[in-house]
Amino acid sequence: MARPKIALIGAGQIGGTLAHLVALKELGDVVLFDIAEGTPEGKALDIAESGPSEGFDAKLKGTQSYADIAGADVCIVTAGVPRKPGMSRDDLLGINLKVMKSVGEGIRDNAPDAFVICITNPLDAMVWALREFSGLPHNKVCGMAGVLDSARFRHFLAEEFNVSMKDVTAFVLGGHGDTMVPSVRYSTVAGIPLPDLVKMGWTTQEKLDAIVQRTRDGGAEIVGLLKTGSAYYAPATSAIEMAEAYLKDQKRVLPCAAYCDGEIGVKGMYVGVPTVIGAGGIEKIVDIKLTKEEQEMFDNSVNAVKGLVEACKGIDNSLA
Ligand code: A3D
Repeated sequence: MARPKIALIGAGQIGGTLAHLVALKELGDVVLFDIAEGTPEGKALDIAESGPSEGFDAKLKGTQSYADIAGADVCIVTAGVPRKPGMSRDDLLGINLKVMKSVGEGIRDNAPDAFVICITNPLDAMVWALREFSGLPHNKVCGMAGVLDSARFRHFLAEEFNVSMKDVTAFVLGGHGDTMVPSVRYSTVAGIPLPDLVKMGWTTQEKLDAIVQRTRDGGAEIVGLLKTGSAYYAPATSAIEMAEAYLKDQKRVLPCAAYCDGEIGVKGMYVGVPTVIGAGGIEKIVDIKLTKEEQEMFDNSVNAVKGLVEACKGIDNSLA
């Protein structure tokens, strides 16, 4: 059986890291696409030359031509610009919306059967626009944010409790922005919910609140440290987890920006929700019941995403 073909649209910091991970994990052959001449070719060749030492079998190709992504099984989109210190994700909307148009059309014309994972910010609005421009089925287009935000939450919790992060599960819901909702009630250590761990004296409510806020600010913390761009190792790893779930039909339960049709009170838009990812793409949205307070926070986050989608429609008439 031929190896899967994985197209990476955008060969910057995340795109290059994705290519390296795909090769190391032997998930398939890689096509790195970017408008910057030489960048995808250089990264593809550099990673291919690590193959003899690592012992992986994967072909890597860099290109400026969408024809080269033909027949891709998975497309991961990072094309666009990242934020710099002082910028919010929403400041990227105008410039990255234009990028989503060309990328969506490129995927529509060359890889219409792919499972598409968008990473470009502002995430929830960009994945909505990418789906509109590409015309692919909603279950085959999703956004990566929840896996990363949850991984940040899990990392901070594992550090606080001094336990293996393998035993810490966590969910972050809502839009990938300042209003995201780290779900304390649904996050556990080996099945024990966080509120119970507070009662057991493992941590205090104040410390837990600080971890929740640090999770919300997780992206800005890295931007502030790096100064020249945003996070890329953990974002790439998170998207690979989703791509692997699709390629291997793992039926993983992962939070991601998925198209909701009434689930958790959201109709006709993309937002971060728990999903099942398998060979059918987004096979299911887990329709969890939130408490009144959680639902209010979630609705607030959904409204922030709605505002960005409306802004997209204002910029590009074809979306209205
Ligand atoms: P960067 O290293 O700048 O790479 C972006 C690449 O896109 C560059 O190589 C550009 O040349 C390329 N590009 C620009 N326009 C086009 C186009 N029209 N077609 C093809 N390629 C193009 O950025 P990065 O890799 O660090 O980040 C990429 C995106 O991911 C940014 O929008 C970030 O804000 C976003 N991001 C999202 C998360 C989430 O959790 C959702 C996390 C981190 C970064």
